[in-house]
Amino acid sequence: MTDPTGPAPALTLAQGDITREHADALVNAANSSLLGGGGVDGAIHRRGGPAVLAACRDLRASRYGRGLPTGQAVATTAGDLDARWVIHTVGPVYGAPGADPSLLASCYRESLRVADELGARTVAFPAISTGAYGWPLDEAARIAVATVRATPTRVDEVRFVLFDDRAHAAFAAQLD
Ligand code: AR6
Repeated sequence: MTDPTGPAPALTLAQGDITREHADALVNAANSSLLGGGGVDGAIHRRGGPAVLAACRDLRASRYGRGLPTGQAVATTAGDLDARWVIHTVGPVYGAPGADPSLLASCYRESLRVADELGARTVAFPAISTGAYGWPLDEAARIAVATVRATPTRVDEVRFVLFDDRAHAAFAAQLD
């Protein structure tokens, strides 16, 4: 059991490609198949290499035969990435039946829970659900920052890595 208490993590911002970041854990905006896709997921599998996909296939075979449910998170090796782990989480599709903001919050909370279990101290998040899954950036940023602030964790730094100016501005506004 972990005891997720301690000072609140520092919340920091970076702009660019999350696969260029160094952190203990990089969070992947995956889909429930865990077998890759576009956006962050495609980039993570490309730079992480075959070890990440092999670990994802193992998870499908062992624990997630029906896929990783939306809002949950699970870790694998980070392969060739400059990190120890990738934490895969599945964001909700904006506007889909049952795609409640609480499911997006759950992605951040569950990823931090997994990070605590692993002993990760630095965790980099992309803006989950704001690409292919269509969540409006401002609302997604508000949910992300509020959830991380409200989640007890032993992580020291939570870094939001935003791909473009618009996403960076949306998260910066929440951190002000
Ligand atoms: N580094 C950081 N941010 C990125 C990168 C990158 N390399 N690439 C894109 N973004 P998305 P989702 C931004 O679509 O909405 C995949 O096909 C992007 O601009 O990666 O959760 C999965 O397999 C956007 O702001 O994730 C799923 O099927 C944000 O990251 C589906 O897309 C998230 O965009 C998941 O959709």
